Amino acid sequence: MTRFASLGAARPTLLAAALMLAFACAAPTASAAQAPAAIKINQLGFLPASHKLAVVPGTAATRFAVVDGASGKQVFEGSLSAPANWEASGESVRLADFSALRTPGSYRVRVAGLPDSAPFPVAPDAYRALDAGAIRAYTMNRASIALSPAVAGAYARPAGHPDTRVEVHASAASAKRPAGTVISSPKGWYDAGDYNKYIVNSGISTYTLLAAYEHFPAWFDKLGLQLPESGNGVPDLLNEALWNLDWMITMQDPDDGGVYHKLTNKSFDGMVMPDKATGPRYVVQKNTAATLDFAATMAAASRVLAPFDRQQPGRAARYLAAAEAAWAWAEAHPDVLYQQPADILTGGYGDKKVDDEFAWAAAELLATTGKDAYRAQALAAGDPAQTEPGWADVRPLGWITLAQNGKRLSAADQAAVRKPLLENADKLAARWQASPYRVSMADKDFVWGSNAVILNQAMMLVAAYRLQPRPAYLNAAQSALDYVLGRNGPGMSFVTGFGAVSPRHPHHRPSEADGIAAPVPGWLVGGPNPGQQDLKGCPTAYPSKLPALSYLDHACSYASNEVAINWNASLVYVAAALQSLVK
Ligand SMILES: [Ca+2]
Ligand SMILES: [Ca+2]
Repeated sequence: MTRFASLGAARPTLLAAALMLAFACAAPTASAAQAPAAIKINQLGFLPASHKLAVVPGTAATRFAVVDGASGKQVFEGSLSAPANWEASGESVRLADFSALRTPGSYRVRVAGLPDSAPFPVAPDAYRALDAGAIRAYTMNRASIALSPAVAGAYARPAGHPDTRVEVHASAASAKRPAGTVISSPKGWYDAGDYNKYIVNSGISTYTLLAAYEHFPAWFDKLGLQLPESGNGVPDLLNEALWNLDWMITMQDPDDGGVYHKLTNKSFDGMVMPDKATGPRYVVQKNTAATLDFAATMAAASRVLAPFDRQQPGRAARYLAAAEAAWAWAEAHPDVLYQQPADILTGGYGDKKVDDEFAWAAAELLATTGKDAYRAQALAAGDPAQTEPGWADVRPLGWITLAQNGKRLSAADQAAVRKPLLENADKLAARWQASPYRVSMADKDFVWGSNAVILNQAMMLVAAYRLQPRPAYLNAAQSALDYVLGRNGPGMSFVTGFGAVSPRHPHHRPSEADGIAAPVPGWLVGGPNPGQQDLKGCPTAYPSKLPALSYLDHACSYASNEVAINWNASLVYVAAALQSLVK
């Protein structure tokens, strides 16, 4: 949820933690995942032309080798960089750069006196399975559908949450829909480790997947995902997005265009499978942020789905009409902030500033319609200190879309979009270059969802690279993926089911309740977070208070080990970007 979740906004609540304790989460996991790995490396490997780095901690050695994974034969040799201290992890580290090794194969990095690194491939499709898995994680989190073995393999399960009988909560009551009115609002993705559906977080998540397709269609046109809809003539990434769009559009009040904040239980479900969670469901308060996030996402969806109007007749037009109706509601209600009702205890996703939501929605509407009415708000300047988007800070998403759709802009306006994007990327690249671990994160970025902070920074670097192909932008984006896949404090892949060492106990109800030892694969966990907001609910301690090591692979740890649809979206995007751009 990026940094602002840590400011008290978010879901999951302490109630979730209390439920966890009630379930008496058996043995604390002091897994190998918690022990610092000797040599830290992207465990999914590299594309042949990738920038390739490993981090080597605590060594006096000055040379390293790369050896063939099978034969042990040395294939590359180089000098380690001078040692430098990374305060975030309290380590002295050296860097091994073997970018010149481009021959496909399986390898390990070797340094005298240390265990070899985890094995890793160099392969032209190194991130194909990862990208597919990260999208299929959404499939596995679909509400209102049974997942068959053909789609979900061992993780097949009955349908949960039909959401065909949802009550209008008192906070959402209107003249035509008084409290208690029953509406139908099925489909959508469960937001995270819980089973509720939130428009604000659905907005950035769905947009990021749509943007991934808009920017890299050739990659996704060939990425089949074994979805229920596969083979229907629509690319599978868009099929997956449509599952959530089908839900989102039901969250608009047809009488006035305003959009409900969330579809939710009154309190979090227990750690049960979806079909065992049967509490009544409600739609809650219409507000400005949710309505604008909806407008932005529907405008983007209209644009991206327009080429598929033969397969999905009328959809693009319907989404645009929904977006414009939402925009009109927001203009008439510019300052309705979400207030969590007293009887609703699920995630808040409250946002106190909506100027960025206006800017993002205006940018998407401008890119889709070309109407001058949206121009001024679309181009409104933001805070230059903001380096990446998050669910509560969406203005950078508008810059990304305007850069992609420059044909809608005058030359002067195109320059006005390029400038902040390139300045931001220069800042991130400079931080990356100066970092002992070669990561674009500042110390302050180790917050709730830190893994998505760095991947959203990578999205911004990619946006800049597509305007101005400076190698440092793409190399810093590669480093962001390297970071979440193993070149990090704990030395593990933060994506379930991918890499030599990865999370085993994410805070994710199906993963805990399904009776299968391995977690549902393809999920990026939140990652190191020294805020440790879940401390009181956890039966085992975090291994460290250091920012980059403050990670706990336990289902109790919603503050470092939950999964979320917005976090995974940045992973889907960055993996596809590297596959498409690294040549
Ligand atoms: Ca905001
Ligand atoms: Ca499991």
